[in-house]
Amino acid sequence: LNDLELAERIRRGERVALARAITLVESSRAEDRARAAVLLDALLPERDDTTRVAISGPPGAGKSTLIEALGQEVMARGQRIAVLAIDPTSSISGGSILGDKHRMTELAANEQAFVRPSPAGSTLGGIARRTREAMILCEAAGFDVVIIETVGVGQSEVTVKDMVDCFTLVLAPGGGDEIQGMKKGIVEIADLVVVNKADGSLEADATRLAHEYMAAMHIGRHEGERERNVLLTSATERRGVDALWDAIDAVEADLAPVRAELRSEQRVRWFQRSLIADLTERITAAIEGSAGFGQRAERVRQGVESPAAAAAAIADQFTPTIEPPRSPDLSR
Ligand SMILES: Nc1nc2c(ncn2[C@@H]2O[C@H](COP(=O)(O)OP(=O)(O)O)[C@@H](O)[C@H]2O)c(=O)[nH]1
Ligand SMILES: [Mg+2]
Repeated sequence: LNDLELAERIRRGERVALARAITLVESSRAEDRARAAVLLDALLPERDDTTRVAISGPPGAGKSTLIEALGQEVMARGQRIAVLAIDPTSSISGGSILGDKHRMTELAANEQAFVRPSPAGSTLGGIARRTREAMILCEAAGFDVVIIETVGVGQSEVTVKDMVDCFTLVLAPGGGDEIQGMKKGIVEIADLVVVNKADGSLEADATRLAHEYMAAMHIGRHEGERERNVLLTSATERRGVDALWDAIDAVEADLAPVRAELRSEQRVRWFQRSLIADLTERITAAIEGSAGFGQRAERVRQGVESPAAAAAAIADQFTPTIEPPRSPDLSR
């Protein structure tokens, strides 16, 4: 099966082809990367009529359970939904991604939905790049809504934010110091904050937490910035889920007039990020293979050479090779 046939089958919405293509973009083998590039090119232009949502938050907040419930809401409104679950902790905890898929059994079993766990990679940039490509493939296969589930781990959130329209932070009571303990940066980039588990004995705590966030976000609001929503949900009792989807829809509606432009800008940033990631990979390999690297590292370890001096000495060997090409040939 060649890559152009694969592209055609994805366009027809064949799930097997979609799954196979995602495996291809997830691969780090050079040969597969080249094929993935051909495939993604064949599927251009990217759609800009889709809804892209990130659902982020600490482990155990109820993200997967909430997505399962949201999925029913989305499908009831006649749209097809794809879920990509990234879990950077999966390589440590093992199997937690499978756990996610088991938590989304209704979605996973539905023809109108597609659930795909994304394996953790060795680099955050790598995870995000593969996820973005998987999202593009899902859209090409006819999924109108793509939800990306991601564990809140700081820096990666900023990268994920840059591939979606609506970044939703999910929290639950009992997370410790709450406001102080949460990563302030993530709240700042969130379009919506959801306090989940507003049920049973946790309901009062959830309500209090939601009010704290509302107040904090109101105080932290910059002039001219729109008021951001804080919502209460119970994913297990499926309460507040329709209101959450309405809120996501409202963020999308606000964005509609500028969405194509936003996505163009996002694509250019991804281009730059990919370029830096590719070069970083090559430079890392070159540094490790460079003359004197091992000896310098040993001298630094023993404390007889300063890290800065050793780094400068190695970097000097490289400077000429990372200058821009002198006369780029743009005609090719
Ligand atoms: N009480 C209550 N428990 C929930 C709710 N949502 C999820 N949970 C439970 O919290 C645990 C973690 O849920 P999960 O969806 O895997 O969280 P994730 O790690 O954020 O994806 C599971 O035992 C869920 O059953 C909720 O709305 N209320
Ligand atoms: Mg989960």
